Amino acid sequence: MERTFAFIKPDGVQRGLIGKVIERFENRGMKILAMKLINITPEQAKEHYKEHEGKDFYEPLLDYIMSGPVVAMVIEGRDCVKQIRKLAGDTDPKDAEPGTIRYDFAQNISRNIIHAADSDTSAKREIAIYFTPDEILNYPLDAHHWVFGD
Ligand code: 3AN
Repeated sequence: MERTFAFIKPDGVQRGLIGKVIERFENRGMKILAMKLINITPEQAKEHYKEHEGKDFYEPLLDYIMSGPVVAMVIEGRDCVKQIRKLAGDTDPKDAEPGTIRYDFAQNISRNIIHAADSDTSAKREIAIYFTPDEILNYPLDAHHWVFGD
C-alpha cells in the first residue's frame, strides 16, 4: 500500500469542511495513519513550498497557509497519491471536475481547500516536514480487506 500526505487548508477548516473532506477519503477506503490540527510555522511553510519561491503568488501563498490551523494527514491505500490527487481535483477549481473537492467546495485557485502531494517523492518529503515517525500509526483496518478484496 502507498502513502500520501494531505492537509485541509485554513479555508477548509474555517468553512467547516473538515468532516466532509475526510469523509471522501474514508468513502474511498483510504486509511488515515496520522492526523493533527496545527498552525504551520514559517519554516514549515517555506520548506513545503520552496519550489514556488520567487513566483508572484509565493508570499500570498505563505500568508494564506499560515492564516489559521490546517488539518495535516498521512493517508494510506492502493495508488493513494494518484487517488487523493484525483479526489482533490485540478489546482484551479475553475478547471476541476464536478465531484472533486476543489470543484464542489472552491472557486478560487488561492483558496482551494486542500493540499495533496503530487508524487511518491513529494509525499515522503512532505510527511517528514509535518510528522515524526512515531506519530504515524501502523494498525490493521478491517475495512481494507473488504474494500480492496484481498
Ligand atoms: P497543487 O497544490 O495542486 O499541487 P501547486 O503545487 O502548483 O498545486 O501549487 C501550490 C499551491 O499554490 C496551490 N494549491 C495554490 O494554493 C497555490 N497556487 C498555485 N498556482 C497559483 C496561481 N497561479 N495563483 C495563485 N495561487 C496559486
